[in-house]
Amino acid sequence: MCMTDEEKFQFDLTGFLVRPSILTPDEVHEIVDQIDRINHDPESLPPEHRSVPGGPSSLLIDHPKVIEVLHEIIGPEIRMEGCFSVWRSKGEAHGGGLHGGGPSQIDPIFGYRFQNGRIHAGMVRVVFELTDVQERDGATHFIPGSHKANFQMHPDHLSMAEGERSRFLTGYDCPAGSAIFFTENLCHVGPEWTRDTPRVAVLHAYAHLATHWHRFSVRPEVLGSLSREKQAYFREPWIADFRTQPATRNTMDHFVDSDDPMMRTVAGN
Ligand SMILES: O=C(O)CCC(=O)C(=O)O
Ligand SMILES: [Fe+2]
Repeated sequence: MCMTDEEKFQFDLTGFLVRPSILTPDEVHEIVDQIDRINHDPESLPPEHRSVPGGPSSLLIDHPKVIEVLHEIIGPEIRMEGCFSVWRSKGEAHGGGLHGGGPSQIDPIFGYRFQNGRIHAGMVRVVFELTDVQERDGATHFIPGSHKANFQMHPDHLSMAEGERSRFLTGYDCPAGSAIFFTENLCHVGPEWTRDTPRVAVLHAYAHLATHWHRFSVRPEVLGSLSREKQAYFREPWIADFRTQPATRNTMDHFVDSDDPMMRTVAGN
């Protein structure tokens, strides 16, 4: 466990955390090239590299600097819920505006709690920024602390119109290859991108092993190309099988050593 006390303090206080430069320039370059081809020349890639988390981007699934944080803020047994890549040109946005935050927590499955001396976050997103980002560029922005807000988000703090933005709205500066963690219950937005060069990023969602929120969408050819250790992040969402004695725990090690199935692949496959 290498998340520092200061990082835990930051994540608990604000609902997000930036870990700068966890990827090497070569790793960044390879993944940017893959996302460029996915968007502009998919035929130049083998089928199992044509979407994330396949190919070069598969190193993000279980990057140690990410997993050590997730173990601290979700728990020791986690799954990867889903992922997508972004090639966002000037003027494009994630859409939907500021969302999340407040007591209703979108759904209790996203709940943020602190109990028994540790953080229990529900779904956690990890944004891998693959270009240098300045706050003004328009990468993901947050209303810090809103993951623990006791009132619903006030409409005065939900506008993204120029001059009407909440004074609490906060982004980040970071070098290419950084990871940004945030609890899905934090009020956040993927605003309009303002820079001439595109935002290239990969967004993952992780959750506790017992839950599954997103309908599974990893392509079968992508899943099939991953090592069993990486496939383990997509194992079925269950904790224990009580038909055996002792009960079988659905740990990473159990999955890797067994022939247990992965999560069913995309509907229809
Ligand atoms: O595009 C972004 O920066 C944020 C995306 C987002 O809101 C999400 O994936 O939940
Ligand atoms: Fe979101």
